[in-house]
Amino acid sequence: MKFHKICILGLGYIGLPTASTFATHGLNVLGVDISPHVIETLKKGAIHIHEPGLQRVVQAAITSGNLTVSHQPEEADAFIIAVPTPFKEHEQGKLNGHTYKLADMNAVTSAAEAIVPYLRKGNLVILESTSPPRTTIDLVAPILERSNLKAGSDFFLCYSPERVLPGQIMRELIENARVVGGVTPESATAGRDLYATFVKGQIIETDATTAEMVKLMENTTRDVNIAIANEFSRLAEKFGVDVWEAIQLANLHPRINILSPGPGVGGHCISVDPWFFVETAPELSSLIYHARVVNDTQPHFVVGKVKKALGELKNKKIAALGLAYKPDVDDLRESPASEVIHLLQREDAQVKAWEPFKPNAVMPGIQMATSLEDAIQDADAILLLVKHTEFSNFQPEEIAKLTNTRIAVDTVNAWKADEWNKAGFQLHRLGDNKSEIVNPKS
Ligand code: SAJ
Repeated sequence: MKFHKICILGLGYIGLPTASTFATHGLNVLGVDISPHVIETLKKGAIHIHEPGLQRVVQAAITSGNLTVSHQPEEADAFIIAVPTPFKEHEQGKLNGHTYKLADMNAVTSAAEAIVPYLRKGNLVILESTSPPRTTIDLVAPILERSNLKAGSDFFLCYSPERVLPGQIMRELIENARVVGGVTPESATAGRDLYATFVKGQIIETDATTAEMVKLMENTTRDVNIAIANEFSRLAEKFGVDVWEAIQLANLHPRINILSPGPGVGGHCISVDPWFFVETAPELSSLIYHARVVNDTQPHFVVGKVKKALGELKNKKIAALGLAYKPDVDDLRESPASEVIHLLQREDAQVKAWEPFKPNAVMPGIQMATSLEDAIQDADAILLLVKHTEFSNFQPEEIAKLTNTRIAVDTVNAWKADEWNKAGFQLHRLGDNKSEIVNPKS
């Protein structure tokens, strides 16, 4: 199938890279977003999100005339839906005394509805938003069929998950393997033809529900693996072991690859997607549910660790380093660091947060420092929450000159106990009850 004009609904972390990449590969692309701010920003040639390399591609796409933006769709050969699928804020599911989160599919529903008036025979529609299994068939197809066209025979319909890693999106979009699931084999082939415009990785055709499940299985597997690492960090502390050392040793086994514990799991994918299984089959998702609970309660474990380090939390000044959801990105969404800060504040600690990737961020209820010095100078403890490279590179002797405190808590294994002890600090490491007992000379 040949494509000249495509329409992409949702210009966020996935939609905008996808739209601009199609445009720089010669297609005529209309990017659609309901946010006036997003449309105005793009019209000025700027971008509203931070992703390495994105600005350059968007600028090239807009300058060439191949990418235009609007708040509503137009007729096109293909439509891609790349809108968010967050949680419902005020509703939860319940089974056997357990509560679980529910997907808010409003944005997908609205995007599909917005396509209906423009859908023509022979068009292709692709859903990319991460969604509960069967969404393409049970939710999207019936909406699109309000056009009086039948999915699979009058128009092609696919689910194709994005699998790109924030921070590496522009490269992974092109190089990663792409799974394209069609409601019919012909739909999958049409989807393949479209992605072949720029995808260099393998493109694999399957059915729509398999493609949906593949995406959820990937992120759920990662979540469960991080949960076991987090649980090991708790067990190691109980047994007087350094979990980081133990993981390194266990990973010498050729078939073992334990991930890294930390303050919890954040972002808009791994902490969200496993719930889509729990929501659609709670009676079959016990392991997935409990892994989510372990990761969601890890911030509480970190707070217990800080409390032990300080004796008590009331009125203690804590410098929290890092607010992003993972290292070396500026994305603060669903960040375990901010959860830790809120929990500390609930215990009456006074927290000042420093995020070098977003120094001017405004986070509800969180006091932001204006610089590293501002965060740590009169702190009672330094709490490291994100393994940003610049934090890992700290020289403890230099840090000692900027603060009076000699208590540091490292939740991400960035700092070496002997180096920090030498500079006079008591270093408390998550998952390590072995080295933290070493007290520095006072
Ligand atoms: N984390 C740990 N320990 C680890 C690894 C990660 O605590 O060993 C934490 C991170 O700090 C972060 C969270 O997990 O808070 C998630 O980070 P991540 O780097 O594992 O994943 P994301 O959310 O940035 O991107 C994931 C990717 N999926 C997989 O690796 C299976 C990406 O390929 C997906 O496209 C993306 O989700 C998505 O959009 O679904």
